[in-house]
Amino acid sequence: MDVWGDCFTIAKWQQYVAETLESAGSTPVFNINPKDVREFDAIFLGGGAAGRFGAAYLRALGGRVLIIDRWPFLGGSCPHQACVPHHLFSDCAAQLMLERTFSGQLWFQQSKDKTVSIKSIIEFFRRGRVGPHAVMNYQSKEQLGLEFVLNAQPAIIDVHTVQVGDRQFHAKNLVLALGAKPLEPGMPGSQLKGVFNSQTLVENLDFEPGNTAVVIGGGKSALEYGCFFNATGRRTLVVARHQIMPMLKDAESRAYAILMMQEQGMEFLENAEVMEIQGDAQGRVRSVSIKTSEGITHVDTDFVFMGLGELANSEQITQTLDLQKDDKGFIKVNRRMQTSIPHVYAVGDVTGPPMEMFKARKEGVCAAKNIMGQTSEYKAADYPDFMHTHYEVCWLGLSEEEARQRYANVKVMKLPPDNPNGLDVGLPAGDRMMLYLMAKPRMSGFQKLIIDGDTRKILGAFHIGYGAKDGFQYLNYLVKKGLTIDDLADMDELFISPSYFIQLCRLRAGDPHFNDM
Ligand code: FAD
Ligand code: KPC
Repeated sequence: MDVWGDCFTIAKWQQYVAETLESAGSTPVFNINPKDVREFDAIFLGGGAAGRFGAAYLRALGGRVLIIDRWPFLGGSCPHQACVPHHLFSDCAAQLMLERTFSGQLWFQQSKDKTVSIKSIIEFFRRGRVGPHAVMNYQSKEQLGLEFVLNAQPAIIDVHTVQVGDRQFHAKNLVLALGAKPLEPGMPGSQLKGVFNSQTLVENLDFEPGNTAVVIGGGKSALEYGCFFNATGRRTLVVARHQIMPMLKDAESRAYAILMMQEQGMEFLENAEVMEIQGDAQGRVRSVSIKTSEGITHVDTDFVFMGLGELANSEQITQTLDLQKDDKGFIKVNRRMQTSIPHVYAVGDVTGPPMEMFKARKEGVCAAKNIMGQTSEYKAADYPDFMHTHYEVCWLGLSEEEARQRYANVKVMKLPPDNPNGLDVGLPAGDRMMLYLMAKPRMSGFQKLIIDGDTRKILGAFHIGYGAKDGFQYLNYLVKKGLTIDDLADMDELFISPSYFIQLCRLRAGDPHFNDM
């Protein structure tokens, strides 16, 4: 199907994507300008965050670019199987925690013993995701003027030639933006019905999980999806080979985040390993065997979720191109996003961690600049980060422990303040925290700012609550530029804001030798 020149509305794209996903139809959609006779400066294989942003930037610089993707939409895994479902599930977890906490109080219905259907939330997502897909296609075609081929199975003929069906496309450069997929551990029983990862959960779940979820892994996906399962009312056991939540380096912040998960009933087995998943006669999960320091334990369940990291989508491509990869299959690139083969670039998850949207998009842009004759280098460093539990957890810079190793005069400001009677202190309470503040203050969040007392520069910041993610994106930029306690004290807070850093700094900034708070 050729669509260049036809105005596809968002509604029309929505219908097309829904029907194509439903039917698994294999007819490609060609959106190619027949009047443009220029050779393509680049073909982007993969139109996810990395490919779409790279292509858009390349076109903005005056180049001609073609995106080819196997899916019938642009935007990649983020809206289809990753960030968007993750945020939906985390929204559900936050809402369900609120309802359970206030069950039977104020206007809240009784919901303490209610189990919420995971299957219906997944089906809800599957129906709804075509909305973002349609917007990505509309924006790319009508607003950004991008040329693309969707729903395609591209074959690489050589570094400059890609074929879809019987059409060949030639370009000066090839950009691999193929993304990654969940790691499959291959433990006994991992193929049984009832074992899922972040992709298969949203694609394949077709039964209502019982009352126990076993989650394997201790990183972001494992905990994010685990908290969601827990919030739906299921016993949730997280089994991690090492420590859970290793990415949250500040010990006190991590302890609060873990305590809040435990108070919701999350169970953690650290330094433990799932040895085998047992099935029943129909090939469905029945139980798991877990090895801990105390021996082997068995847990009955019909639902296992694996959050074990990602593997590059590079196998197919490296059958044709002899690219250098690392031991996990991630394509090696230099800071200009150039691979080991001239004129071949790689961007986004296919180049390895950090697997984050900003990194994928910025690598795409970096490749585009280099292709168009600019000199651009990129390496993700000193970036802010976040994950969900039932809360949103944000962090940037150094933990208190790291700061104390590097600086002699570290000062800390935090809320709630240290309290001999524990966490039940009526502050902090930013956005979405007021109900907790009044009834269960310990649930109303935690925040911490780490400062070098000598230079007065901010070294790190941590926030567990809701609504601080937006601020952390900008805060990190300022911290990298040398933001001080005095600069923060000079800002204008939109009171009551999720992070109290501005007001805490203002309370202390007048003092040349300010103390902890
Ligand atoms: P993708 O978006 O995966 O794009 C790759 C594209 O290549 C796809 O469109 C695919 O169809 C196409 N492709 C692959 N093989 C072929 C082929 N042979 N032929 C043609 N096309 C092909 N990051 C955040 O910043 N925030 C979050 O909240 C967040 N949540 C996440 C939650 C989960 C569960 C996961 C797994 C990841 C999450 N991430 C998040 C990470 C984020 O999704 C990725 O970093 C980002 O999507 C990577 O973009 P990409 O363009 O490199 O890859
Ligand atoms: C909400 C949203 O933007 C989800 S999908 C983003 C895909 S892309 O803009 O191509 O990075």
